[in-house]
Amino acid sequence: NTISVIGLGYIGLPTAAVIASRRKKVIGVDVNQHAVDTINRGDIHIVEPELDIVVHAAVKEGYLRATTEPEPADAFLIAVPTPFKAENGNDHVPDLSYIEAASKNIAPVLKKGDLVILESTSPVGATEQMAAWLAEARSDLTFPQTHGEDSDIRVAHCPERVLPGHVVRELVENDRVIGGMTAKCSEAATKLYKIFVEGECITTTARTAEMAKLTENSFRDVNIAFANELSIICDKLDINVWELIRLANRHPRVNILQPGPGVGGHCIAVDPWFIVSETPEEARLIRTAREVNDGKPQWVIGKVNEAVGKFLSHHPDKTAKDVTIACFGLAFKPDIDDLRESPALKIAENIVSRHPGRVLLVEPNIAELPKGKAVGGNLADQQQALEIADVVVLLVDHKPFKSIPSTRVKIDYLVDSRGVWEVR
Ligand code: SAJ
Repeated sequence: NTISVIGLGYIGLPTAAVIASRRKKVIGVDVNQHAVDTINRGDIHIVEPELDIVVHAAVKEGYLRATTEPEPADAFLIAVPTPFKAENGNDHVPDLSYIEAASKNIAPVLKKGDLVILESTSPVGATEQMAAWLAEARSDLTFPQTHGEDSDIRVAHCPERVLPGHVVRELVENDRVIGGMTAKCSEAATKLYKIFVEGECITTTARTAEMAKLTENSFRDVNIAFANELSIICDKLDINVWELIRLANRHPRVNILQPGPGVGGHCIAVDPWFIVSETPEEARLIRTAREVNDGKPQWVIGKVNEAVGKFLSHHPDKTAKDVTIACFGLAFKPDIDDLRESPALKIAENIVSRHPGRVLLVEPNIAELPKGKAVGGNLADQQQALEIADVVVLLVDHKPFKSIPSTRVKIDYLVDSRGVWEVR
C-alpha cells in the first residue's frame, strides 16, 4: 500500500517520515521545489528536533520520496496550511484555497477504493467541502456525500495535534480523533493511523473532529488570555502576578496558565477565529480571549516606554538616544528557534523601529537574525547585554535566561513579561 502526503511542512513532513519509518511506501508531494529537492537528498527544510534523523533514514532506505506532482496512491493525507484572510469587512475568514488546490491536484490520480484524509486544522464543514471539490473534479467516481457507505472514495478528517518541538514523539504517542464522513471512512482511516499511532484512535463524525481541534486550541487561548488579563490587573494593583498564580494554583481545582508577551505560533492565534467567523454572535468569550492575547504585545511595549521614562527621570543628564535597551528572547515560545508569528519578535521590532538609542537583541537559539525583518544587525551576547543595558526586557523564558540570577539584572528598569527575573 502506498500513502501519499500532500504538503511537506511542519506536520506533513514528520507524518510522512514517521509512516515511512514503519516500512510503508510514502510519496510526499509539495509545490515547493526546494523542499522536494532537500527531502530527496535526505535533508530537511524546517526545524524540528529528531526529524532530520527520521527523514534521512526514510529516504536512504527508499521508503520516502518527494515530488511536486501527485502520483497514484491508496491513501492521501492532506496537510496544507489553512490561514485566515480578510473578506467583506471581516478580518478573520478561514482561507481554504490550499485545500481546494490540493483536492484539485490529487483528483486526477484518484481511483476506486482510495482514502482521502484532511489533516489540516479546518473550520467546521471543510471536510464536506473538500469531498465536494473532489466529486466535482471526478464525476466517474462516487463519494460519501452522495453514496454513503457504498462510495468509491472514503473521506475523513483527522486533525493533527502535535506540539512543535515534540512532533516526532507526539505524532506516535498522542490519541487521534478520527472523523469519517461515514463509519467505513472512519474505519479505513483508523487502519491507516494504526500503522504508527500508539495512542488511542477514537472515531466520530467529520464535523465533530473539526470542532474538536478548534476547541482544543481555543481552550488554551482562553486560558492564556485569563493569565494575560490577570497580569495586567496585577500590574495596576501592584501585585506580583507570578506569585499570585503560584498561590492560587495551590487550590486543588485551579490551574492557571502563565502570562507572557502574547500568543504566537500558527495555531492558537488562528484556530479560535475559525469558530468566531462561523458563529460571531455566540462565540463572545472566544473572540474576547483572542483580543486580549493580541493586545498583550502593545501593553508590553507601553511598559518598555515607561521603563525608559523612569530611567531618564533618574538620569536627567541623558536623553532617549543615550538609553540602551536589551531584549531577551525573540522566539514564539521557550527553547525553540521558531520566530514565526512571535509576539516577542513583534515587540522587539517595534522597539528597534521607534527607540532612538541602541537596542541589543539576545536570542541564544538562533545563529543570526532573519533577513528582511525590521530587526537587522547582529545578535548580542547575553552577558554583555546584561552589563551594558540600561533597560532590560525579558520576552521569552528560555533556559539560559532562567539560569541567570536575578541579582545580575538591573531590576529598577526591568520589563519581565515572563516572570523569570521578577519572581526570585
Ligand atoms: N503561552 C503562554 N502561556 C502559557 C502557555 C503558552 O503565553 O501558559 C504562549 C506560548 O508562549 C506561545 C503560544 O502561547 O506563544 C502557544 O504555545 P503552545 O505551546 O501553547 O502551543 P503551540 O502553538 O506550540 O501548539 C498548539 C498545541 N495545542 C494545545 O496545546 C491545545 C498543539 O498540541 C497543537 O497541535 C498545535 O497548537 C497546533 O498545531 O494546532
